[in-house]
Amino acid sequence: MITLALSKGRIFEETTPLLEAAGISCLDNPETSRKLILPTNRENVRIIIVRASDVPTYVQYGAADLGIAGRDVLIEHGGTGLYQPLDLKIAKCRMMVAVRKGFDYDNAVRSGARLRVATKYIRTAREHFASKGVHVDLIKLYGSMELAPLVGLSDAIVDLVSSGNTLKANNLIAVEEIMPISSRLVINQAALKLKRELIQPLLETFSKAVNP
Ligand code: PRT
Ligand code: MG
Repeated sequence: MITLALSKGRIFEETTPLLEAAGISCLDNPETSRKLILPTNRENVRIIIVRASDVPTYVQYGAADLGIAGRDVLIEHGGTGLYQPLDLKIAKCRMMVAVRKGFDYDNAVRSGARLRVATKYIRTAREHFASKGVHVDLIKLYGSMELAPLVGLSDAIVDLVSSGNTLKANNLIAVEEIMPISSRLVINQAALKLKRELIQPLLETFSKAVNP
């Protein structure tokens, strides 16, 4: 039996065609079902539904053999115990620095002012500003980062942007790209050895589907 950890929403939706390429279809819809363990048409493959940021943890400890997680999530997790063989090029977006319209970010950086930055992505933000030599006070949030500059909690945010509509709706502008983000296949290192005959064909099919 192999267990694949996915989050519902965009990752589940964008993974479905890859699973179908491997002849795997999920027998329940995670958006409507309350089940957390979903059977598939293959009796030796099951899917578990977890929070996006918990996927690496399930795979690290071997509670799932494989999982799919964003680069953002993998950086914050640290990647311990995970083999990351394949960029699936799904759930793409960009990690950006954004500020309130009218806030002179370049000037703040140039003048050496200490910046207050609110984010869910503490490690990514710390490394980014350290590499620029910018002093920041990081404020950890768990969501709705876009609100922070509007109510004076922070000068800037570090967040994911895809269409840009959320920034626009909140009078914010992106001022710097930190990195492009997509989701990767992660595999438990022990499972890869012990269940190679089940995992290897899946890895090859995914690989061909992504890079035809
Ligand atoms: O929602 P939840 O708190 O459970 O967890 P999550 O937000 O981590 O999960 P989910 O399913 O929303 O995202 C899973 C993965 O999708 C992330 O880890 C990213 O790698 C990837 N991804 C791709 C995104 C986006 N695009 C994205 N746009 N994750 C989040 N967003 C959010 C962003 O944080 C911002 O609030 O969407 C908003 C901006 O979208 P636009 O289109 O308005 O720019
Ligand atoms: Mg979300």
